Amino acid sequence: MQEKIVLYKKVADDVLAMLQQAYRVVQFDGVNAGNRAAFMAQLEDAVGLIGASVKIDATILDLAPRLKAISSISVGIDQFDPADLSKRGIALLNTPDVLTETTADTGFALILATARRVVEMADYVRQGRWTHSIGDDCFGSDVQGKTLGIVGMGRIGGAMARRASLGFGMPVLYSNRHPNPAAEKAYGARFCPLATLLQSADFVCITAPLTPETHGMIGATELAQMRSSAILINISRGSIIDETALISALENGRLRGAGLDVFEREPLSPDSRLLQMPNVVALPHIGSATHETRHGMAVCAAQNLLDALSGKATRNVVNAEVLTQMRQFGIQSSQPSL
Ligand code: 8YV
Repeated sequence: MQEKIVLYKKVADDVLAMLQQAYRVVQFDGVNAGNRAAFMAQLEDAVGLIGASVKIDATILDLAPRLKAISSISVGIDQFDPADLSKRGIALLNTPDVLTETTADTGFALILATARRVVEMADYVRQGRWTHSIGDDCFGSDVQGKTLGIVGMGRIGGAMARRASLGFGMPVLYSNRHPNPAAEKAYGARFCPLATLLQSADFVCITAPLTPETHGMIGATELAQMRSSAILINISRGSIIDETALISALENGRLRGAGLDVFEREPLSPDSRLLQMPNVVALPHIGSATHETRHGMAVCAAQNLLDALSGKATRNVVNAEVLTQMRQFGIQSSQPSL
């Protein structure tokens, strides 16, 4: 009898086939109020778990005593408690690299859309309001040559810096846990305290991972430090920004605009005041959402799980100490960086 894997996200047939070569796979198309009990019931004899966008907390883990590895189809690992997983001897794996460029494209789409008012102007045409040559009430502001402040210079931050510096001639400032000499050399990025970045940047882009340290990192104080002409972009996790403080800053004209792919609560309520502001571009968490990249992420996560369960994982392991405990060597730890 083959051992069991629980898959809690819809994946392409070739990805399912990869897993089915060695395991019995029980598949759920997401976990919701309707199927949560059925999902929980499948965990008792599962050795592997693979999926995304579901909080895997202690209540769930308590139901899964045989679990050896969890493979997240995401780079972000904020749905997990790695320390608790390590205590339980469960390896956690994620999918960095494969989504870096696509997510940076989303970041730049938001920069351009907000600065040049792309969504607002497209609506203007669609609504039949383009009846004469446009005036300065339709003007936006330049992106090229402006200063980009990147909060979190990991992989995605680096990909944003490359686009900004080499493509748009933008000076780049960044704040991060540590300096990133490679980004400084390649893109002239300048390491500075968060306050300096906020005071100087025309665009502030959040690419740091959500951790207890970054939760609420951009609050009323930080928003007040930004220029009133600046635009805030978030392609990481909503909870890094205090959304109530952001709404108030935007409503009071203390910020020029915001481009947001992520929110404190997702899906964003249609009643959110953010959606009443023309200077806000809100996207439904599409950072990595292209056919190519989502498929690449699923393949990567499936391979990660197979490798971990067969004791061969050498990359994308978040809590490498677990595999060390399992007497595996040569593990490349995947730190919480986007
Ligand atoms: C996905 C993401 O939207 O990888 C991440 O951390 O936020 C996104 O790529 C999400 O994980 C659902 O698959």
